[in-house]
Amino acid sequence: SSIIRVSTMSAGAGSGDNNIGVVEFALSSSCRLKIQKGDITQWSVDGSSDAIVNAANERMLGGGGVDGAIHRAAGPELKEACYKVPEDRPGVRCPTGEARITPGFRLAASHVIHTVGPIYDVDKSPEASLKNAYRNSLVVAKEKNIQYIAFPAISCGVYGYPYDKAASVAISTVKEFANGLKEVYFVLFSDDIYDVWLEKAKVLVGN
Ligand code: AR6
Repeated sequence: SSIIRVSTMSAGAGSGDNNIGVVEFALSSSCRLKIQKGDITQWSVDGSSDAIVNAANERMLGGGGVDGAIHRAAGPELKEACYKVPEDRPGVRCPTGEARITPGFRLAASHVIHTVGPIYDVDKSPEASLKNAYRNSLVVAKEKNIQYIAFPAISCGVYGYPYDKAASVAISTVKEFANGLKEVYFVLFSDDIYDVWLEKAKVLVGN
């Protein structure tokens, strides 16, 4: 198995107090996948070369769920920075499947990569859109020399993506495109999603 470490307690100063149940997999000799429970707004590894990913909407000016939590924790400067991101078409700063980057402001992480996952019941090809959201977030991170990135379960809240299907897309896409980064985290808010992600990683990355 490529599971290389499992820690059930806080695993180091860098990730704050929410570093619970971290399970670590080797994606390559230089890149690790880590799956943990917690609040992504508290996450940081490096503070100058790290980024959390926001499950935003196309307007990119905030919302509920993890988006609302990130904007509250980052402070009002984040919304101002988002507002300055040029519109692709009226009301759309980040089309579904694309990604945009801003500073992290009051967050511990230095950057926020905003991406937009599919609305599962509306998108005509939700799997392709979700894959694009993960892939383009990784592309943007590498362009900015980010070495550590943390994803939430994009589209698994109000956008209604089934957890098991989302986990397959998330983990297979990270496995395919993470090379060049040092560590890719999934920071999962709920026990049930964490369990689904962990089982999927054991199948797709373990062994
Ligand atoms: N840390 C980690 N994960 C979290 C946190 C947190 N602090 N808070 C919630 N989650 P959602 P979506 C999990 O609905 O489905 C917003 O209004 C949550 O439990 O935030 O992509 C946007 O503005 C779930 O598993 O995102 C968009 O309009 C996951 O994050 C829309 O929701 C994603 O749930 C995007 O919907």
